[in-house]
Amino acid sequence: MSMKPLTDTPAWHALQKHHTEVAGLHLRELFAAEPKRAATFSAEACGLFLDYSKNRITGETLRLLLALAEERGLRGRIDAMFRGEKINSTEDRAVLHTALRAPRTEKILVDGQDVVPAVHGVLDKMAAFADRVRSGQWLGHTGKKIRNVINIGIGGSDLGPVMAYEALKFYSDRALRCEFVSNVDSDDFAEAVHGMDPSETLFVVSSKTFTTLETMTNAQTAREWVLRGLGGDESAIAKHFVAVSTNAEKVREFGIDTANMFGFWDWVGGRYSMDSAIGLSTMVAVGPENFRAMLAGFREMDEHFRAAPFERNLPVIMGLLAVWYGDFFDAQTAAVLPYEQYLKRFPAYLQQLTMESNGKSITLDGRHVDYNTGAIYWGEPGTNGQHSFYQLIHQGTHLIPCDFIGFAKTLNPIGRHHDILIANMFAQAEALAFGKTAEEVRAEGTREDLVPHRVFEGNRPSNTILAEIVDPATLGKLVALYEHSVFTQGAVWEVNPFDQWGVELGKVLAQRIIPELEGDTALHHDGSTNALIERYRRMK
Ligand code: G6Q
Repeated sequence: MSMKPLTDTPAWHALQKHHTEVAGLHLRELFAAEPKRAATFSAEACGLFLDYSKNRITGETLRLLLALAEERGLRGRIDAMFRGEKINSTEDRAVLHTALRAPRTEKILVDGQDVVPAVHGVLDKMAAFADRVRSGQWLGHTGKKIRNVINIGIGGSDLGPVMAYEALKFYSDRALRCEFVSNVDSDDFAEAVHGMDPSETLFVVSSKTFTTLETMTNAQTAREWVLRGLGGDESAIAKHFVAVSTNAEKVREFGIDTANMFGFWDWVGGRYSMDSAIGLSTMVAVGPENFRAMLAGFREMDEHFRAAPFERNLPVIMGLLAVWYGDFFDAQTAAVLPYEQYLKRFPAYLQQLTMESNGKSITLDGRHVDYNTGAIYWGEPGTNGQHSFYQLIHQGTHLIPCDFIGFAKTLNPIGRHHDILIANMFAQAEALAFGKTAEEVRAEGTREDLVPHRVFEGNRPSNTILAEIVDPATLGKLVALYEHSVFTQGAVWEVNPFDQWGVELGKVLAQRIIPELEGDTALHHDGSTNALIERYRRMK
């Protein structure tokens, strides 16, 4: 498929011209000119309310961005994804994380085969397994109940499960201790199993390929740890290891009974897999019912994305705003600021989702882009960030669009905490948008030489996403919201958000150096790398 280069399109040119007209406008002016702005620039779907009025846009901006989406064929691309077309063209794969949350009644064909029955087959198998572990029916090698569940996986096989576990901890079975080992650094494994009894520990080895160096190294170490703790009897492995993978052969080779393997498919990308069998540890922690509620939340947002007109479509609006800042204001980063402690790993999860997906510079038809693609995403839960990096957002030289995420209710109502928390969120968004003028600073009696230091220019844009409470369905909706926002951006930029050649490269790079650190063979790297390896050999 060949499209006109993005920067040559009428919609792009119109946006460029429009940008020169509105870039200088201050949110103070925009709100003064349009008192009903908050109502105009907000949308609600699936129980999520999005206020995007504190963005540097006018009605015309939105109209032009929507025209851009139309011109880039977003509608057709959405349909192609949901239909199971092989839109991951560089890997010749369908992209069907949406099939993972489709109801049993739906039919989705990949290469002529309906994938929905298989999806539900795995979900049912996961549920039966999770119930056995949770009820204490699944026993370890020595007949003890499982008290510890350790997910071993990395990247997409870790970040989703750990984020979801933290987000839904309130709903988890507190009798189970859940840990996540991802890094090949032995500290990670050692600390996760610290004080644990192998006879009560179950490892979930999560790896799509079952070849990833970090995961295989950790799984091997776990295997030795279990065998050491249980008297070396190999038959213990079947009781203490299950696998989540697409690679049955490798799972068998490792010694895990494929009866205890939970499968998924090549059309589920790693960073889009937390609702596949990769979510097994999540399901064990929170139970099948909560897991299914999460899937239903994902599904609701999928339906909204697929069916809602773009001007009311939350992921489309958020995706287009990201394009607006990244490409027209040259914003390099975007902050995600959940005012909810349970979402503490959400920014880390989003970093992979956004940056691995749209961190690309080659278009689908092989051209180098001449515009910015995916921004750098980062963030911390509020209010902690306020006492550290918010300074730069308020008064630094970089424009950093922010997503504030808050909830009307808390799962732990204690005293005034929640009102104080949410007051902070509203206050930050307000201060970022409207700032504080020199006159206002002076009126507070500030010494003249300090006035410039205490002025807040404002005009810092933000979205505010408000939902009712953290629950499994809401988590699903939130994740799907960002998945589809990422998709929208990728469609405009005409990149493939579903490959990750940079990650693949990382998987092979270290292989050459590992034996060099373990032996004393001649080195043929650059001078710096050679010297570092030599020094390491001397120091280790
Ligand atoms: C995700 C990436 C990457 C992947 C990990 C783990 O989209 O492809 O983060 O998830 O490299 O891969 P395995 O699941 O194959 O071990």
